[in-house]
Formats: sequence, C-alpha cells, structure tokens
Amino acid sequence: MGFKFWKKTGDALSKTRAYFSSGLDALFSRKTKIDAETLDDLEALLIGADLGVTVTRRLIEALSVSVDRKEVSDLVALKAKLRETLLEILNTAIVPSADFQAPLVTLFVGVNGVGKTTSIGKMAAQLKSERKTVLLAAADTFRAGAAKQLSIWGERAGAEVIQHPGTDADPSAVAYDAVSAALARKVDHLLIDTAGRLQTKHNLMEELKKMIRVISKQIPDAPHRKILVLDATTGQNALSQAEHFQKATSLTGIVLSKLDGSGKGGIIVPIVESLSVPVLYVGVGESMEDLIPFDAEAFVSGLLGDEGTGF
Ligand SMILES: Nc1nc2c(ncn2[C@@H]2O[C@H](COP(=O)(O)OP(=O)(O)OP(=O)(O)O)[C@@H](O)[C@H]2O)c(=O)[nH]1
Ligand SMILES: [Mg+2]
Repeated sequence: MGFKFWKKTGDALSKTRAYFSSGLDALFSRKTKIDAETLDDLEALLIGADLGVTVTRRLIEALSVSVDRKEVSDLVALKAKLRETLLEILNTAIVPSADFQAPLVTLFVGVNGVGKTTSIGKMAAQLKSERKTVLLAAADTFRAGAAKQLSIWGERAGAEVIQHPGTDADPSAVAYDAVSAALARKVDHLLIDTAGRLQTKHNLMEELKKMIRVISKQIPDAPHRKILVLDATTGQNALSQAEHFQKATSLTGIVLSKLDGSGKGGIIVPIVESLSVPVLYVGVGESMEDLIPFDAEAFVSGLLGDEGTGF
C-alpha cells in the first residue's frame, strides 16, 4: 500500500478522525475499565459519526461479546475490535473483476454536484497515464455547460469527448454514439458522464435505465461498471441516494468524493453494509491526482485515528 494513499486518506479523514479520537479519549479519560456505560457512550459516538443504527448495533454487539469474554478491556483492544468489525463490513462487498473485452464501459451516476464530471476527468487522466486509450461521453445534455466542463477535463487528460450540439440532445443517443465510437476506435475505456438527478425523480431514474438498455444493445454486458458518486459531506441522505440508484441501475461500485472536506466519511460504512456495493475510489481534492483507489484498511485507520499509520 502506497504512502500516498495513507497520507491523502489520512489528511482527508482528519475531521472524522478528530471526532472519533477525541470522543474515544474523552470516553476513557473518565474511567479505566469498559462497562455498559462505556458501550452506551460509544454507541452515541458511532451514531454521531454517521455509521447508522444497523452498523452501530453490529459493532456494539461484537464489542459486548468480546468484553464479556474479557478479550477487550482497554482502549487499544477496543479499537482493534472496532477495526476488525469495520473491515469485515467494508471487505464483504465484492469488487467486480476487471476481466473484460475492451472497451470497458463505465457509467457515472449520482445526484447534482456530487463530483461525477470531476471524477471522470481524474479517472481519465490516470488511465491515460497508464497508457490506456480513453474516450469520454458527454451524456449530461441537461445542464448548460456540462459538455464544455467535460471537454476541459478531456483536454487536460488527453481524451476525446463524444458530444451532441445543443442542450436538448437525448442522453441515450449520445451514449449510443459514444459506444459506437469506442467500438470503432477500439479504445480501452469509455467513461460516460450523466446529468445530476435527484434519486426521487422517477422519470429521471427511468431515463438512466433507458441509457443502460441502449448501451447494452451494442455491447450486451455493458455498461460493465455503474458507478455511483456520493459526496462525503452529505451525511444520512447519501444512504437514500445509494438505495434509489442501486434499485434503478444495479450499481457495481461507489466513488466517495470530497472526503477532504468532510467530517462524515463514516457514512460509507452503512451504505456498503446495506447494498453490498464496494467503494472503488475516494476523491480527496479538486485536481487531477486527487482520485485514489479505496483502501479499506487505510480508511478504517483514518477513521479511528490509529497510531503508526504514517499521518
Ligand atoms: N474538495 C473536493 N472537491 C471536489 C471533489 N470532487 C469534486 N469536487 C468539486 O465539486 C464541484 C462539483 O463537481 P462536478 O464534477 O461538477 O459534479 P457533478 O456531479 O458532475 O455535478 P452535476 O453535473 O452538476 O450534477 C466542483 O467544484 C468540483 O471541483 C473532491 O474530491 N474534493
Ligand atoms: Mg457533471
């Protein structure tokens, strides 16, 4: 695991970590042994870190069993147990195999302003640096300026953008043309940008389903990856977003963006727990290199404020 991931994830999670560490320290400054009251206080702390009721209950149950067995009696052991259970949750979601015939088609979905276009730009740049050929599709035909924004990222990354003129183009038609172009040019990756949409807008979710149907007409198992971008600063609404997009598109992965500005990174745990969809990347800033492959161990260490993680 690279230092960069530790460093960046650690920095990005500094707010969440501060919350947890200071909370745990406060919990233990008042007493030396773990009892029912400690677990009650911890429960409140975990809920406050956006881990949600189900995950918190699972963590507290795992801890009480360990406390009863006298396996956990101090802060260090308690953190180790928390870490083990959190990793269990984050690692159960299966990352889809990257075994495919090019082009690998990735569709980015999510509510407005979460960081879809930026994440595509960052990913395109990284793929290019790995000497992959990349095509982008401006299938956000709703917001004026969306295609332009993607083109700027395309220029930076050195990836061409398929787009239709005007703002009333059909996003499915753009996606269709982009898949044709990706097949004709034999590119390795096609990254498709979509318009931000509220998860509760039925017709917009139907539009996404249509896009997926249209894409699969040319490549039966495409889009191979359906990635939901979630803004880490959102808090509990992210769970509702994840559930609705999951229902409409059968997600294969999550990008957790804006972790750098968030004290709420913990929200991802109940999402992974309830959807069984893995986090693939985290966004930790606005520039090209600020998209980092998700590493559950580094993430949990950052969350818990563990020692010796290099940040
Ligand atoms: N700090 C920070 N800012 C980010 C990150 N990802 C995206 N942003 C910023 O968030 C804002 C919105 O990003 P976009 O990529 O335009 O979001 P979008 O989901 O495409 O938005 P719509 O297309 O309007 O739905 C921009 O100002 C980005 O620079 C991140 O990881 N960290
Ligand atoms: Mg966008």
